[in-house]
Amino acid sequence: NKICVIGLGYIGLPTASMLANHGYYVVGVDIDEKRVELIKNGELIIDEPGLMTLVKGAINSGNLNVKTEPEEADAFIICVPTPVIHDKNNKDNNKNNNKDNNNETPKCDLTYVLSAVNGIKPYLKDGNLVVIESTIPPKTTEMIYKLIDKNIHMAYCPERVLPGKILKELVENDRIVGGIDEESSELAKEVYKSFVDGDIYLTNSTTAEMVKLMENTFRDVNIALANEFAKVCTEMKVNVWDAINLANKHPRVNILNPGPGVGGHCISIDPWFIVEKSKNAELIKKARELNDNMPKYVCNLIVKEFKKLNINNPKVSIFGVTYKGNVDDTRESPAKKIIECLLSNDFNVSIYDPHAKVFEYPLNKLEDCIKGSDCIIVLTDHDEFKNFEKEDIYEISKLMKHKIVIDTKNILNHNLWKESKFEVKLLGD
Ligand code: SAJ
Repeated sequence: NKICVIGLGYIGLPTASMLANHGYYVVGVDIDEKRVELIKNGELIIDEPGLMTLVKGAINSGNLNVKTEPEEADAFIICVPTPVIHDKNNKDNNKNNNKDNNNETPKCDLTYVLSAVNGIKPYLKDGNLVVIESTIPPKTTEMIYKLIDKNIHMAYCPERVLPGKILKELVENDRIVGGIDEESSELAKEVYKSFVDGDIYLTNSTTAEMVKLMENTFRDVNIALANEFAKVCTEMKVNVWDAINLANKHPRVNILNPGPGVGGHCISIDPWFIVEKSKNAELIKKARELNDNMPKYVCNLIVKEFKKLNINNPKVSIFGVTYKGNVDDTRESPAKKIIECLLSNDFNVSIYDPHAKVFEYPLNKLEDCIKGSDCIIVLTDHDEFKNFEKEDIYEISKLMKHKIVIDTKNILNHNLWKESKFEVKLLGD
């Protein structure tokens, strides 16, 4: 049994390696020649625990071959990105939404999916199975099935793994398989059963597409609620973290954590795919906008704070620019928007992030970042920040001009920072 996996990113590479380690002969395909070469040489391209060991094992076993062109196979799995495009001319979409928003509604960019489909089309034979894992708007699988127009089986099987825990979740999570007919669902289930320990549920393709979008939207809307609570609590002079902690003592309440915004290439994007398709998606749209506005809100708070302190042209040190803790991914990171806003307010900004490798602004060593700084602003919940010890904080404090720290994620050991004479401020206090 031979499987061709298209797209060797966060999802395709681990999935291809898993399948190769579970009895399939797998051809992994990526259009990026450099990426293919790096994978072949066993070099780390994604900072995900355990991934490269898995990949190297699969390649050394001879069951995984990576290249830039697809070839004939029994099954094809498409794992390419679906970003959003901001389409100003999409009148249909704009009609569906409130006029008070600017006149552009983000929508799903299917370019990579469609070009993957076109890429495999010449190799498709009767009875082959095509699976899409990329996040897509409802009814897209049906649309693509019609487009392929061949006697094949097809299913949508969304990925559900959490970056940072991909290998564990790939095996342990339950999966949803939505076939365009029952036989397609059964065939796709057979493939995933080889490495998934969780349950595999069968449904139709449009339901599976909705399920994926609903999962990430659930999280986005709940984070928006936590963020709104943070704003209201600030107004009421209530510490939102204490209030959430106490509210969560209720057996049926589980409020998430406020923060500087929602980043990454999933939760900050996927809810738009529902908004794009339905004028009923009012709460979803509002929540998305609320989360998107958090960086601006946080930046304004910082600017106001410095006006109050009467510090002109402040130098601030940003701790953490990845979209969340302990990953290296800076896509859609709220930190980027906050930095842009601070720069436009004449702040001097330096950045420290022990995980990030590429970012739009220069990354510094810890000492260089804090030298002469007026304030540390924590934007990401990296373990390194949580685990600062008394001595580390004392060393940091010696290099700073003013000892202020703003903890937007509420992760620092505040007592230790106060012991080193830091003034500690929180988001939502
Ligand atoms: N965040 C908060 N407050 C919270 C939780 C998260 O502000 O209480 C922020 C994070 O800092 C980050 C963003 O939200 O900026 C998203 O982080 P996340 O950890 O919630 O999710 P992702 O984007 O890393 O992964 C999600 C997961 N989806 C769900 O948990 C429903 C994952 O299972 C999906 O596979 C993934 O999206 C995906 O690829 O769709």
